[in-house]
Amino acid sequence: MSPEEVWGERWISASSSTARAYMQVAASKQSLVCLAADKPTMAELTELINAVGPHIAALKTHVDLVNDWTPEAWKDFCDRAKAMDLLIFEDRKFADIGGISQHQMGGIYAIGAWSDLVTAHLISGPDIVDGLQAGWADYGRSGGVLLLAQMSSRGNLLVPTYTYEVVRLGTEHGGVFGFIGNGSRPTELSALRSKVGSEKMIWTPGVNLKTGDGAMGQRYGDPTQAIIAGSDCVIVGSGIHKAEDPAQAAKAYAAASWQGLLERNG
Ligand code: 5BU
Repeated sequence: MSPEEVWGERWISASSSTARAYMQVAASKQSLVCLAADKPTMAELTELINAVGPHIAALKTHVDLVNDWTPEAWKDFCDRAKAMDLLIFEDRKFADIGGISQHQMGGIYAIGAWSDLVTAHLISGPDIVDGLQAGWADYGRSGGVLLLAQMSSRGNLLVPTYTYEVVRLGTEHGGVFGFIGNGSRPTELSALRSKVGSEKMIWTPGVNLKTGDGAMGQRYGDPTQAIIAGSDCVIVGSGIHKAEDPAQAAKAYAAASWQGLLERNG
């Protein structure tokens, strides 16, 4: 199926070339899964991506939790992801003023040099998005910001009035790729989608085939239900990387997410 056939309105209304690139890869791999690659060593990260790369459409990282990080090993890892057509999404959750966020895209990790997407809170105001864009520009690159409109964790403080202000400000900004929504609660997600409209992406953590409560306040919802409720990408960590057979698990999440997109019908 062509991306337009399967994504319908979202494909037609997307203004971002990165969003279209994602939708194209997702359609060709029949997977709306972003792997949360939360492994502490470069060897484990490499082994994981080699195993699951064909079944995922994007890669989410936490660069600052890797114990043996080196610029060279990270470059190899990113090159591997690129060869598998994966967007690289650093879940850094920036929150500072614009100018500092720009410089935080640099530093030893040089996030602006290799990330295609980053997460940010909008708590400090909309200039953070310009700061992050300037951070990519410092490396002669561009990228997209995913604003945290909701979170998956229990007791979080992103109340609906805050969520909708984030959506109001974020939908107007060309540097905003989309929003993070709560994958564990389909009703919250449908409400978010109706505010966001069809142009921007909603990506959702808090997804597991085994629904219910996770460790330390994490909550999990079902991948198919999250997509039907309006998510465009399910972010899955332990459901894949803690499975006995990560490749098989990634395949199962891919199938569940794809089924959701077909049921949603664009
Ligand atoms: P899990 O193992 O599937 O629970 O991993 C979830 C990942 O998504 C992990 O990397 C978190 O940092 C990330 N996450 C989340 O769980 N909830 C949120 O609201 C946001 C990110 Br934003």
